Amino acid sequence: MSVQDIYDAVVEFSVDKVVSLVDAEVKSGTDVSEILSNGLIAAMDEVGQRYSEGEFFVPEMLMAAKAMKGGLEVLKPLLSQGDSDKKGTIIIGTVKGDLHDIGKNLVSMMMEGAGFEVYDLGVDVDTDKFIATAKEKNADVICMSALLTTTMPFMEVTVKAIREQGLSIKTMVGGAPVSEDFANKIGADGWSTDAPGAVETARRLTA
Ligand code: B1M
Repeated sequence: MSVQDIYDAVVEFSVDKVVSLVDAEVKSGTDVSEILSNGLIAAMDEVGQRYSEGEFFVPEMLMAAKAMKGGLEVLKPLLSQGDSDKKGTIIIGTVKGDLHDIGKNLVSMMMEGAGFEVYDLGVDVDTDKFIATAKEKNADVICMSALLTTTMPFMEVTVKAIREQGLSIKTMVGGAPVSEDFANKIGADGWSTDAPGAVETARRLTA
């Protein structure tokens, strides 16, 4: 049993196997970040690669996502337990037109674990919904995730709308195609390449 077995089970779309292997790795004391980075996330990169090469299609990506989500459910209690001091309020969602939610869910769990109050709006979230919820919850930061290059422009639309309405809510963007240059270009207050970095950035923005 190893982290490589978790990787293989995701690429073979075996939800049950992923769940039991992740559980066993946790019980044997393997670091959660090792399970995530070298097992679950690395396997999704392989699935994406195979999709790009025409070996996998959308149904395979979907089955792999189910397997990965099974593993994340096992890790959830470990990721979302932690600091009980309230740090600030976060609104998070995947932007309009985009249905990818695994990375966003991971960020959400780790934010909770770090002591933030998190309102997760799910996927396909438009600007009005982000802003209305942020106002209602008196949020500190709106966190937007995008996995598709075609949905990244909706991040800019939301950042602009916040500025135009004169709101003091901070914005953070992330997701595979998002870069620091892009975040700066659209005027986001923060960005991160991964979930632990998103927590660090949220801490900085709410300090
Ligand atoms: Co999609 N898909 N997909 N897909 N999918 C990608 C993203 C793609 C790169 C695959 C590829 O071509 N190699 C490609 C996008 C190409 C592009 O835009 N340049 C792609 C495509 C094309 C599509 C469709 C258009 C396919 C089609 O229908 N023809 C379609 C679009 C649907 C839509 O959204 N409207 C589609 C659909 C799907 C599924 C539904 C089948 C499924 C998603 C299921 C789900 O999420 N519930 C899926 C999957 C699984 C993938 C891949 C294989 C895996 C994504 C994933 O979950 N990774 C993906 C290939 C890849 O990424 N390698 C691919 C694991 C996850 C932990 O990583 O989300 O990157 P990630 O999150 C990271 C960081 O990015 C960061 O933290 C996490 C790690 O710590 N992060 C943040 C994320 N959000 C953050 C926010 C932050 C900070 C950090 O602050 C706010």
